[in-house]
Amino acid sequence: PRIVVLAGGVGGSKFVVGVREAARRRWPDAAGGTRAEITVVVNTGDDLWLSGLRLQPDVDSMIYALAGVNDTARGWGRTGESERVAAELHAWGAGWPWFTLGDLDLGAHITRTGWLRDGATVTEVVDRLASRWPLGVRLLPMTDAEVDTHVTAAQGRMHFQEWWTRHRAAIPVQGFDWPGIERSVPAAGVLDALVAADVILLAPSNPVVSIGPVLTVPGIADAVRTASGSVVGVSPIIAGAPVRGMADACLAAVGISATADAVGRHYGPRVTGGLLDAWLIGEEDASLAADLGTDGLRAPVRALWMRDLDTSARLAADAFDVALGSE
Ligand code: GDP
Ligand code: FO1
Ligand code: CA
Repeated sequence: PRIVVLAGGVGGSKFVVGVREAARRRWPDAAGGTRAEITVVVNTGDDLWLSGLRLQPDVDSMIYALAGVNDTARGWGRTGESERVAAELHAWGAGWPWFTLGDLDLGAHITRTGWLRDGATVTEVVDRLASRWPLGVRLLPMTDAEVDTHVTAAQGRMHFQEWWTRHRAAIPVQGFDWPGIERSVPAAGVLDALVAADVILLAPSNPVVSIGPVLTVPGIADAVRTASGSVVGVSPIIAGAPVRGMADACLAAVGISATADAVGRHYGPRVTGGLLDAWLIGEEDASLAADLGTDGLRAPVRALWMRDLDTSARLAADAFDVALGSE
């Protein structure tokens, strides 16, 4: 089967690692991989220019996690990272003192920026970065356009990274915007993948600043809405709180409560013009399923905690079952 996942960074990559493993178990090939075709459409709304370098935090989180070189304790960046260059940048007064560029991570940023300067598209750059390791999935950016996220706070407008990383999402914001996104187009291959998909999965990523930008690129939400494959989402909210991170602050800013049912209704059921055929919610939220069902959104109750490879793979297998009607 053809599987497409829409995803952000750290939460999204935990899920995609599970998707890859579940596909290997269910549709194995002779080489230890899978016969399933997995395409991941990654958020590029977190991207930014810093010290002359192009950073793509969600793309890099996805690549590092699939390659098994991510720092799982810290939650972002490379394992075994060092920070000699960051100390020099700091001494020169370059960059942001609260935003650390690790030495290994800088290798990716320098490589990417060089390729972009040589004229490669973002799609080509992501493909070349992803080819360093046998990731077992095809990675596509949502768009080739630069549509970095900005937030509007009482203090004024700032880049998403400043609000998220410097202020830890602790200052109230009125909203998010992606300058130019209305004129952007999906990256080559994104719409074709959605049209051809048997299964489309919305990873349990931040609905506002990870899945939000992907769906705001003109054409992507419509392609999901009209896809012939089944569309299944996984809630990033369990028992009224994000599993980790500050997604509740993002949801509050756009007037969505941080509950599994509110986020499910935000995406909406396809039967009423929304995006989802089913919305996986946690066992802790089982009491929400009946009301969601009444409103046309099937909400199977599953174990949503991804603690390790096996729990991630089981969650992905549950999503396959629901999507393919093999529950
Ligand atoms: P980011 O781009 O690095 O912020 O990561 P994503 O947007 O892809 O994912 C962040 C979201 O993942 C958070 O809102 C978490 O609630 C969610 N998340 C993290 N771990 C888990 C988990 O084990 N289960 C579920 N259901 N959601 C999770
Ligand atoms: N997150 C932090 O909390 N502190 C950092 O210093 C930091 C540096 C950083 C550098 C490159 C990169 O790709 C990601 C980095 N992150 C850092 C993570 C990132 O800011 C966010 O968690 C994501 O953009 C949210 O998806
Ligand atoms: Ca993100």
